[in-house]
Amino acid sequence: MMRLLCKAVAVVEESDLEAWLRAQCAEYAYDLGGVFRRRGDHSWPLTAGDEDELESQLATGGHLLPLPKEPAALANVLEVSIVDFVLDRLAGVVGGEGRRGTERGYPDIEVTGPAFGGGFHAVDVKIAQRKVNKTGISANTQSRITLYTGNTYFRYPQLHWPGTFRAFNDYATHLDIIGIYTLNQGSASRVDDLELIVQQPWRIASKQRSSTTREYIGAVVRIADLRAGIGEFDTPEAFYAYWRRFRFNIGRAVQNQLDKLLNGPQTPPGAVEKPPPDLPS
Ligand SMILES: [Ca+2]
Repeated sequence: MMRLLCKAVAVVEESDLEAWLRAQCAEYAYDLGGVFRRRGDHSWPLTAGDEDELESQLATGGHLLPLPKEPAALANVLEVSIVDFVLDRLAGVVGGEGRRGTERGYPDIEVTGPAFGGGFHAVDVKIAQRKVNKTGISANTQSRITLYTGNTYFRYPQLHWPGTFRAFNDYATHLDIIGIYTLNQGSASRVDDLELIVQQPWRIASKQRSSTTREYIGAVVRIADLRAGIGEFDTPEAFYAYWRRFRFNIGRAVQNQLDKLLNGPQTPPGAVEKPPPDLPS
């Protein structure tokens, strides 16, 4: 009995990855101040007493350029920073392991190890801007967050798709880290009031696509609902049934890849095959 109790304390429950991620994300601080430019315009040496002074000297000395404000480019910078942070935190967990996914693949981070109950867990990072109206900051995201690409690894979850570590069904858990920010046109860092939300994707799913041209599954747009995990489905089963029945386009590239996966040997789990350039990501 004693033994069993000790074991239960030492091993973090599988579902605790969600709670663990939430606790880590609460400590994430966005600290990208812009893009460093080598050439500047000031006298040497440059002396700074702390990081604020350094930043202001770099800015006035012409060394600091703003981060891109184009949403996809800025989202990518934020995603990399958040993935780095989570991987760094995972490195400090005994019996926990994290691996970075490929740029066009799913998920962004694969978590495994006895600390999280064994098995494999998919953690994906998504970024959205707060919508700004004439009246001010809206309660919604600017556009619908994409939860999954619907017509490939999600639609055929028993197959090991290129750009992924393993088949979708081989994951015990799917979790999203959603980063929501307000665009600041005037600052080099571009990002104000960044909030990180951790949710299981099905909980924040809508019945709408997130794009009119791409085969994407969309989230709800109300930020309070994203935070509370209030989507349009009552159960994961209802979510999977709806979106796996959805009439997505299966284009030529997806069809070719599907034939290949069904008829040939699949990449071993853990290894990532490079996706063909025309396969939608
Ligand atoms: Ca992502």
